[in-house]
Amino acid sequence: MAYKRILTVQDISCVGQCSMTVALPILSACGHETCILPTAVLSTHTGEFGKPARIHLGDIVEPFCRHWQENDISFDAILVGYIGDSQGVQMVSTLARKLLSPDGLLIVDPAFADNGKIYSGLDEEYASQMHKLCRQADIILPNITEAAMFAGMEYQERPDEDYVKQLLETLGHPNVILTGVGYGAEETGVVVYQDKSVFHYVHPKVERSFHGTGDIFASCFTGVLLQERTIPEAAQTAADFVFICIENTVQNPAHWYGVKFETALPKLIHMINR
Ligand code: PXL
Repeated sequence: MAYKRILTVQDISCVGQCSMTVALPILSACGHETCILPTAVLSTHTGEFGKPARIHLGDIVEPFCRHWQENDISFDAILVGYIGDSQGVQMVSTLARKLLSPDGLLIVDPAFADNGKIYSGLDEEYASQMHKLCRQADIILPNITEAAMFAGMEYQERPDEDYVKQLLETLGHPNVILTGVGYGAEETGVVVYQDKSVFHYVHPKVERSFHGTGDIFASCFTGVLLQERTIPEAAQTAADFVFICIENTVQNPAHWYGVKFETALPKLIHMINR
């Protein structure tokens, strides 16, 4: 098993099973040393709990990174997710590459929009700063909404293959994992675009949608990739894991705010060791 040092840069949503509280256990379950740079602390995520209490931590980014550099601490990968304010995104853009080891990977899940809309509390300036950060990333993990905003294309709820092809070409990034792509009503999946070749991994769609599944996908993808798997293999394992987590939750209507990924972690460990 590889044992890599991964830094994850995102908010801590104290309740709601997303961002840091899912990334940390999932990256650890994938067998890696996991370091964190929290960019904000929120009482909950911003979906359907009303307005969360929040404190931005943009001010810690520069001194924390400086201290790590003074101690020659570098990372095999940096996974960036929801940051919370555009200044924070700018700061991360300036510092991320300096913290990576020579072959280190910068992986960015833009995590600012879904279903055709920007998340509450974020705006177009945030999206534009996130686009800049994505341009310097080695791999990006947008959903269709985020990819369409970056590409300046209209969002399509039911995309077809031509739309997705055009989206990926217009985005112009060499390594894109596009999440939430299904061409039939009963399917969803991920499209892996790597050096101009396209691989679509399809799985059944569950009617309910849940917060935090993008964060689970991103951390699982990163953890598996750093276990020396290919990008398509890591995307496939991450998609399977998200599906298992959703299935774990869907029978429980009271659990509306996130997915129960915790009891699926042994399955993830098994999938990695296969
Ligand atoms: O799951 C992405 C995410 C992360 N953090 C916060 C969020 C969201 C999505 O809504 O609100 C605070």
